[in-house]
Amino acid sequence: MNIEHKDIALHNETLGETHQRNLNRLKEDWGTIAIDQAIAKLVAFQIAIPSWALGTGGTRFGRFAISGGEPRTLEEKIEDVGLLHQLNAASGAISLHIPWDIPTDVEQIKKLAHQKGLLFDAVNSNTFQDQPNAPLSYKFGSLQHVNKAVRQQAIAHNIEVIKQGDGLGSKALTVWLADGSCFPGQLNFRNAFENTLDSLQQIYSALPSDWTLLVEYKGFEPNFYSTTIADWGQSMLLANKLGAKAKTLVDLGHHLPNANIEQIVALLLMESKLGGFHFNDSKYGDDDLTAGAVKPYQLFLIFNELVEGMDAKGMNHAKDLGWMIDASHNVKDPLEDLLQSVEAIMLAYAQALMVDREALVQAQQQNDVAQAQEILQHTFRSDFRALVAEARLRANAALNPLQLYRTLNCRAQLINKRGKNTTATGL
Ligand SMILES: [Mn+2]
Repeated sequence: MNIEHKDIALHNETLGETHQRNLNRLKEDWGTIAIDQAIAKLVAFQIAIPSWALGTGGTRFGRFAISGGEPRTLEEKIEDVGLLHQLNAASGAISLHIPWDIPTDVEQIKKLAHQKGLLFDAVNSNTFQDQPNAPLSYKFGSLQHVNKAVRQQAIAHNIEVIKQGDGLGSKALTVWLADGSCFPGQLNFRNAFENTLDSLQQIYSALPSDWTLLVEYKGFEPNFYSTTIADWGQSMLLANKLGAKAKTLVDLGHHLPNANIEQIVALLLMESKLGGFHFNDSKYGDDDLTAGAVKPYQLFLIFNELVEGMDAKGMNHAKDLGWMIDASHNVKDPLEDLLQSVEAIMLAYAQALMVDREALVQAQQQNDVAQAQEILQHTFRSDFRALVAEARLRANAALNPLQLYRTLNCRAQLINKRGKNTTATGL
């Protein structure tokens, strides 16, 4: 569906007075120049939406459909991301999963995405499930497999994904492997690593020159004894051996409990080996909850390191790393959930932009621990929602995207058009 400009304008007019008051207060407290600089960065910042998050996600126990209107085709997935982007002007890219999202007509898909103002973010391969008609099974791994023929099948799939992505204008391949073992003794760790490296080298050599290979890691699940790319050290080891185009991808939910993700991010940036990000939140493990739903302070601390680390390298915040949501939801309208995730990410980014870096460096140099904490928490506890809303307003989007989504009955309209019993491909 398409939202009419007049609906956005009316919504913004209704909320305009309160918004202006909040924004003016921020300008008084933090200075007009600092606020305007942050707004410009927020306008440029885009977070890719994964195609598999547009329908209801499953758990390993079941999948409960939402009230309906899930996208049935790749075209409808692009329309849904276009709708999000109209509402928040911060979801200007879509990340596809092959083979769930193979386009039948590439030119048509590109045209549609262009109309909606969307780019194609990283493409994702899938060797964690057996595909229909595939001769060999990934039950005991893919790129790590003891059988060379299985590895070859998985390599060929990844090269096919690169081809699909290249046709659409993607610039990165994300590889996440379910490879590992469930029981002690099941595999030789060194052989599994070396097989994985050899397989990734073959995929790497098929990358176009301006592409990035993003190596994602995950501590556990679906294998519960060992994971072959389990943590950032193993991912960076592979990325270093592969070459400059290979980088580590950090998925917030893929760490063991209480890992200091902000420290990981800082060191990966230092080594120029951080390539991209998958946002989600969790209480226990890889829960794939809405970004910022459980641990917004952690999200802020991560962004604080991202901004500091990118600025230290002179990087472009919006363009030099891949930003993507990777979540799956079972109890919310997926589009509402994605609007909430994007909002939480933008807010954490806004907070990080507003940290008084000079004062923080000074506190660190003087070992003034209490002051360092005060600086971070003062910023975190200040309300920058009007800053993020102003960025949307300047980009012709809605001051409150979720509220407008509900006012316009977007889900009901989607159900009307697509029907009640639709299921999106994906998890
Ligand atoms: Mn991920």
